Amino acid sequence: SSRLYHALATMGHGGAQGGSAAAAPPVEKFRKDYAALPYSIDSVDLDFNVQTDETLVTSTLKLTPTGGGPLVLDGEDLRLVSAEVDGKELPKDAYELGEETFTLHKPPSSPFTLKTVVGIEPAKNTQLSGLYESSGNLCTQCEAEGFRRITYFYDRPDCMSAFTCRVEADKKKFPILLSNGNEVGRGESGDRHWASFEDPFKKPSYLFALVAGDLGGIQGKFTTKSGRDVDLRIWSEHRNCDQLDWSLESLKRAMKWDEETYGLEYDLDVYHVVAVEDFNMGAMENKGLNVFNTACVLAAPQTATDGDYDRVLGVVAHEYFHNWSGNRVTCRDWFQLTLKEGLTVYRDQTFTEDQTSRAVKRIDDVRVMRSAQFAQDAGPMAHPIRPESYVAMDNFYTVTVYNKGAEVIRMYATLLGWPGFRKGMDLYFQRHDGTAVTCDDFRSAMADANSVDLTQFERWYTQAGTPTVTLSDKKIDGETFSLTLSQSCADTPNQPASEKQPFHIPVSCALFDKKTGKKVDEQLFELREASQTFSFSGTVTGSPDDYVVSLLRGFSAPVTAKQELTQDELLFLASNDDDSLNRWDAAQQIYTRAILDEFTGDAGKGDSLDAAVATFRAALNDKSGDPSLRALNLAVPGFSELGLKLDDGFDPVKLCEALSSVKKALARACSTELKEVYASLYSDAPYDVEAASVGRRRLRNACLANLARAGGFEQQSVKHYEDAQCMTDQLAAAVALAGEATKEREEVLGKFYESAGNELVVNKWFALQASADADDALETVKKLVAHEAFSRTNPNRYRAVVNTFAGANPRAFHAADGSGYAFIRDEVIQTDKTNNQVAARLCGSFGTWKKYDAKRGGLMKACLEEIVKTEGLSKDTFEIATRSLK
Ligand code: 0A1
Ligand code: ZN
Repeated sequence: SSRLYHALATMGHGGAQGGSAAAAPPVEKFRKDYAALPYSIDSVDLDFNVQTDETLVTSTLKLTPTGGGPLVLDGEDLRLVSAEVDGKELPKDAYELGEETFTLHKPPSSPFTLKTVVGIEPAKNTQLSGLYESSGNLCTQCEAEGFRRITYFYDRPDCMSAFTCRVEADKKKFPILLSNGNEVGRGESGDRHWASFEDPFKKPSYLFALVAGDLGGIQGKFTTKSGRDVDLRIWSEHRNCDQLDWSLESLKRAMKWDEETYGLEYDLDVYHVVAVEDFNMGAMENKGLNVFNTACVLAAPQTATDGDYDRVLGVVAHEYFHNWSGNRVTCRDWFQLTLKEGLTVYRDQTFTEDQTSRAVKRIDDVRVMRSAQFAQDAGPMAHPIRPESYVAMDNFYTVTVYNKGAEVIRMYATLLGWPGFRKGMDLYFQRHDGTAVTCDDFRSAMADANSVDLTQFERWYTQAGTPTVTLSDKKIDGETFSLTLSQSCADTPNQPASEKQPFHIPVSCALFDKKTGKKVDEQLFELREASQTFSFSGTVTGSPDDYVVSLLRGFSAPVTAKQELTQDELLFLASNDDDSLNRWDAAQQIYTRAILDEFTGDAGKGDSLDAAVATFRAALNDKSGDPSLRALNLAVPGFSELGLKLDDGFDPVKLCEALSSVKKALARACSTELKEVYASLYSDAPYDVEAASVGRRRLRNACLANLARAGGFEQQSVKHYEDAQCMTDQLAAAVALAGEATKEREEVLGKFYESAGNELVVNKWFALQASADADDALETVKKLVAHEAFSRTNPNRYRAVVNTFAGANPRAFHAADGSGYAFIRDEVIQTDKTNNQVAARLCGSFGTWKKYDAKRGGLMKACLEEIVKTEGLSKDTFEIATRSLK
């Protein structure tokens, strides 16, 4: 469909009216407009007849009027073949087809059956939403609004129905047929075969799934705590079947953990996980039939890094946990997305903390918050974890809804304690099992189960932006240490700071005695007002300056914590704090000072670089420390996080230069220690993913990266590559070489490509070049886009090059001549024609334009304007571009 959104962009959404079916205006939907449906769809029977080009979908809906009036179903890109009500073909004037709707003008006033037959063309579906083809196999993706691309339906999560499904296809081409629930029939005739399925649980359309293809797989078994055997099946294309063991193991661990931690048991006899090569996101929790991006399932030592293993563990668990937090209890409308996503991310994070290292996992998660989420909260796309409006729902699968949403859930647990939180969870499932509910229902369950008032806590759902919590007025009265905490929150779109109300913030604090290094006391302060004074218990003497406060321990709230600390106090915390997160944070603050001093030209005046070197050296020399934590303490904050500390109007390339100059200085100052630690961590033991081995590799590879940065380490990097027994080490070597145009780089990159064991390794090869901090980065990326293995239709491959360049190569993306911007602008425009979701996300790269100097900001803004006026632009990209321009 061709849509002229550019005209609307200048009018604003309110001005868009009366669009014809051919040029439908992008409609903004509002949370406040929620209305219950006028019909329930009690059951759905689907029949898929898979033909060569077209698949015929026959849908039989049993409807009951609950309000009456016209029946308006969603439908998109469907070829209607026939429609009948209660067995009678509908006359043409009984219904109307809109661009995205099917309207039955006068439905019967008592329960009735609507049967429609539509044709769809999965091979032409490049959006990867609805039924589509991937490597010759068929699969579905229905969240958020993809089911309407399969048949006419109330494609919204509060319409819950009993599903049955029959699939018929060519036996040779599609030997495996799967859908949700239990297989209840199977048969064949001639070249064709069929299977039918029944899902005993009512579900919304977004959880529907179908898979048909030539797949192989592995099988396992899990016996639930009440003694039921569950058949576990992990499927993929035949060539990848040797990389499925870890996901099966991850699934079993997740099933066990959910029983032990929340008492939650699986509820069907079979659980399928299917890996597909082409997928827009990570994975999808369809009832009993998860569909996964290969990047989140496949893992083998030769092809996957330790990080990949962790991702597989986390995502497999995430999708499994959705069976309760998402499927058994789902969302009333898409504004409530964080109800299932924030909660499920919190569940998968704590699962991984339990399975690996709590301290390391927490720091990894806090890094995502501070770089990606804080940046979103500070930019034009800032939204509360429960957004108030959207044009394209797919744009709201964000780090705010997911990760900040998880932090909000974590705050309930912090405020209520684990037993109280668990009581709240039990009540939530008890009250709402089998229904579609809201974030308010979740909050009420937490409050009621614990008899506490969580009214003020709602502000975490209504107000966007990252609050700042500032510590001031440290005092000693008698023998009591007191302090003042105050909070504020900056302007966000449609929410001026002056109108924001104080949040209910759990602020975990501890008090340390500088002389002894000992902890005096630890408290959870509940900050509810704009400013409040709190006291520690435990006796103190002397002056407040004899003590140091460890503020926001464990990142107890998604806020920016501020207090004035001297360099010595930071160094004290970096070595004495017993909270590993805050020890790491103190080191981060020391690095930040050094980088920002370098940026502003204050370097040399102060001792900030000396303190940074001391911190870096201490991490290297901390021989008894956890190697993963030592590696984390060697890593300085990244571009995005540092940018948030600068006033608007800064030069991004200058920031990149300051960052890399400090990184180089640290590596050069400590090159002796780096070499020593690097050498001491060599091992030829067989590969395993135990925390000790992962930590060893993480630290050793951090040393390698630093030695490469210090210079003159090319030969050793090549040797590191040659000696590598696993992908983690191979990739680290290739990355270490990627920044400089040397013959060693060419040699290793050539070998890396030739020996790539699967498509995911080829993606790494693309990504490591696209992110390389090299002078020839854009030139390289342009070559990669022309490479025979590049693809515009495979999101993983595409993003490995293009999104990586825009998001992970700030020096090249922000090149002063605008060449990086122009490249990304053209990619957004071109890719929007085939995959709206991928293009819209890429378009988000321009969202930071107001932060930079006038020249850069102007160039980026011009790109957005160019994108907005593109003819036929998708509503996804339109929404991101217009919000960014405001
Ligand atoms: N619910 C999935 C994420 C997901 C969302 C949208 C998708 O297609 C547009 C696909 C997957 C999860 O949280 O894992
Ligand atoms: Zn999820």
